[in-house]
Amino acid sequence: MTGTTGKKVLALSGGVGGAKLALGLSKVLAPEQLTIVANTGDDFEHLGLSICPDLDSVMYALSGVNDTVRGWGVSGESWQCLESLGRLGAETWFQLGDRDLATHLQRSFLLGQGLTLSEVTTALCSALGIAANLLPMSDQPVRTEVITDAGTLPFQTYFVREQCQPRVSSFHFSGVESAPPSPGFLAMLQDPALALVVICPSNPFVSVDPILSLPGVRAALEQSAAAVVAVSPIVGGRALKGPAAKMLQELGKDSSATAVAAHYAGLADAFVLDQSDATLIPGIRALGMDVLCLQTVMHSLEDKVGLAQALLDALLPNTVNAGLVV
Ligand code: FO1
Repeated sequence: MTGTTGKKVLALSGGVGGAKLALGLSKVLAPEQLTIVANTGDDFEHLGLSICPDLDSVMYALSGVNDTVRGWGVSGESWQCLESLGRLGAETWFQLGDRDLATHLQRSFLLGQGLTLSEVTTALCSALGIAANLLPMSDQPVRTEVITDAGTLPFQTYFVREQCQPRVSSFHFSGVESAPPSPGFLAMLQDPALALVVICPSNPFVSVDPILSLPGVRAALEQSAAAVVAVSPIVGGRALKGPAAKMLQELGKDSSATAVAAHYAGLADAFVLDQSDATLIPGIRALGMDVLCLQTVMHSLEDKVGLAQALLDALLPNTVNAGLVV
C-alpha cells in the first residue's frame, strides 16, 4: 500500500448502477477512507416488512452476493416463500426471494427492537463481512412519489408494478423536510478530511435528488472544500439501467449526458462521461464543470475498479494505491 493520506471519499449512491462504482471504490480505498450513503427514497413497507432496495443493492454488491444477471437481489435465489404467499392471496408483484427475505426479516426485527436504520445497516454489513462504511441517507422515512399521467404513485408501484410505463411529470420526496441526514452522513459532510464526493452513476431524479433534498445537504456540498464529481448514468443517450433516459424525455429534456450534467450544474465541480460521448465535452465544459472522459460502462470487476481508480487518480492524486485491489 502506497501513499494513503487519510483523505476521505463520500459516495452518494442509488441502487444497481451506483453499487457498481461503490464496489470499485471499496477495492481501491482503505475502509476508513470510504463512506457510501445510499438513497432510501425507494424504501417501502411491504407485507409488514421494511424493504430498503438501494441499501440492499449496495450491501449485496459489496459482499459479493448480488445477482448480476437479474440486477437486483441475491444470486442463487429461490422463490418458495413468494409462491406460498401467492397461494395465500398475498400481493406478489414485488418479488421477494427466499434469501433476500432474510435481510428484510432481520432488518424489520431490529428496527422493531428500537435500532435506527443506520444501526441496523451497520449490523447487517458487519454480519456480511463488509468493511466499508455504508449508511442510509437518513434514519427518518422519506418516500419518493412519482407524479405521472396515471396519478401519484409510490416509487415501487411506479417502478416494479407499473414497469415505469406511466409518463412522469415530477417527483415528490414525502417526509424529506423532517428527515435529517443520518448521523454518519452528517459527520462526513462536516469532516475536514473529506476531499471528494462522488455522485455515482445513479438516476439523478429518483436516486440522487432524494439525498440532495435532505435538509442542509445541498448547501453543505456547495460550501464544502471537497471536490464534487458526478458520473453520468447516461451513455450514448441511453440509461445504463432503469428509466433515467425515459424520465429525461418526459420532463422535456434531452436524453444525454449533457442534460444530466446540467442537472448537477452549480453543485458538481467535475463531470464524468463515457469515452463514447466525447463529442459532448465542450457543451458540458460550458456549464462550468471540468470534464473527465473515462470508460464508465462497468460489466466486470476490473471495469468497476478501473473507473474508481481513474476517478481518484484524476481528482485525488497521491491518495490511493493499487495495493488494495483484490
Ligand atoms: N425490481 C424489480 O424490477 N422487480 C422486483 O420484483 C424487485 C424486487 C426487489 C426486492 C428486493 C429488493 O431489494 C429490490 C427489488 N427490486 C425489484 C429492485 C428495486 O425495485 C429497486 O428499487 C430498483 O432497482 C431501483 O433502485
